[in-house]
Amino acid sequence: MIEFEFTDEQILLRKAVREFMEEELRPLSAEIDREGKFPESVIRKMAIAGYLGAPVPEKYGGAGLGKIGYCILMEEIGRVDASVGTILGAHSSLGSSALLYYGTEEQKERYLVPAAKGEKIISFNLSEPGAGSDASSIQTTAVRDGDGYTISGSKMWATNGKEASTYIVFAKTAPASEHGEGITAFVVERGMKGLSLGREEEKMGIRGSSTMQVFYDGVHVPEDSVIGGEGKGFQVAMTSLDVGRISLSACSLGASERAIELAVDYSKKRVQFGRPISEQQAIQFKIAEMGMRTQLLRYITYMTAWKAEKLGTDPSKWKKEERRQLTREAAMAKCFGSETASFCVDESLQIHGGVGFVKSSEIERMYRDARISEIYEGTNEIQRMIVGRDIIRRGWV
Ligand code: COS
Repeated sequence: MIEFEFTDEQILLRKAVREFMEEELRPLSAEIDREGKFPESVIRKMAIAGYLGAPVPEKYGGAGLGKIGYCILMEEIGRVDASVGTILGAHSSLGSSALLYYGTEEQKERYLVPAAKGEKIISFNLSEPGAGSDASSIQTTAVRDGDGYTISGSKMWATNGKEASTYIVFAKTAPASEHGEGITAFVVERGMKGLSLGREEEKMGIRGSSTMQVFYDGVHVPEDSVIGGEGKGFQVAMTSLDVGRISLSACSLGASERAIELAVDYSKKRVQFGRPISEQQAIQFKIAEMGMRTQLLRYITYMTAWKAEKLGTDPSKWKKEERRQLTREAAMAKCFGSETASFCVDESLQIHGGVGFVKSSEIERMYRDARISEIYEGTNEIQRMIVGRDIIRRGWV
């Protein structure tokens, strides 16, 4: 039997989040983009509403909304402002997941609880100047040193790098193989000696989220900073990315829906050749295509979120096949989601004509914001590689 509908609580959650985002975030979105400014006041209000710990269980200070509730939140944010989706994604999907799935009880108390309450922001530091798609080729090292480790290296593209109090960083504790053995995850706190920030990137989109270089210049961390055990860092990173890719898909879903909404509104108002352009088949076909892809995106997003929820948050209990299926479907959702959002904002902009190309239009910002989703949390080429390799290896399951 397949039964798939949102619970009453989830419907209420969507309503509450939509109201919040429309009232608190939408009025600021253009300014956040123009100024390239971290939306501190909104993030603070989101923390009070429990949104910074949405998928984290209540016992760790979260809202306990599960994966589906979290995707509802991300979808509603995606309708309004992708910068905030990016901030939350790096904090909650990547950072908090690393701690929730692999942290010790003590680490959860110390780092996850304040993150879930929104008292501390997390930055997830995996990528480096020479290691992006090939995540196992990182050069940052962590050398055993007395009662802990000394971390040295530099990280790039660190979302929330500027605002974070907690950094999840990946480093080699042994020569890393191409499959990531030898990589270890650590939790590092702002203020530790040797941790510093470099350049902040000036970006074409998601301008409200900071993207930083982070330097680890001999940062000494105690032994209990290791997340998931020495040499297990690659799994920690990959699991966090699997979880992140599902919520990114939800954010893309929200953007796609908003792009349709804007296209429909505009096409009903814009009169050419004596009637609204919505009555032209050329426009109807565009809206149909946007609608079909977005509906499919809705299915894959929530289906994958539901599967991830069923798997639970203790990877030691997962069967290998289950893990691989999740990885495959999360990659599909991320790839299809980001391309659907790019398609929808592009078509919506086309329907708007010149009006969509000027700075004052919402679709212009959405067009710039959408592009990164085909690149970050693993390029779509990497997602296709993950999907293709897995289907060839395990068949169509
Ligand atoms: N979850 C848990 N463990 C995983 C995993 C996952 N999703 N993916 C891989 N692993 C572990 C497994 O132990 C795996 O071995 P098995 O499949 O036999 O269990 C092992 O790592 C090797 O995996 P794989 O063979 O897929 O490694 P590759 O180096 O060939 O490929 C890719 C790894 C390319 C998939 C990985 O480097 C990647 O996702 N790159 C993109 C990085 C990224 O998203 N960067 C964005 C940074 S954050 S904005």
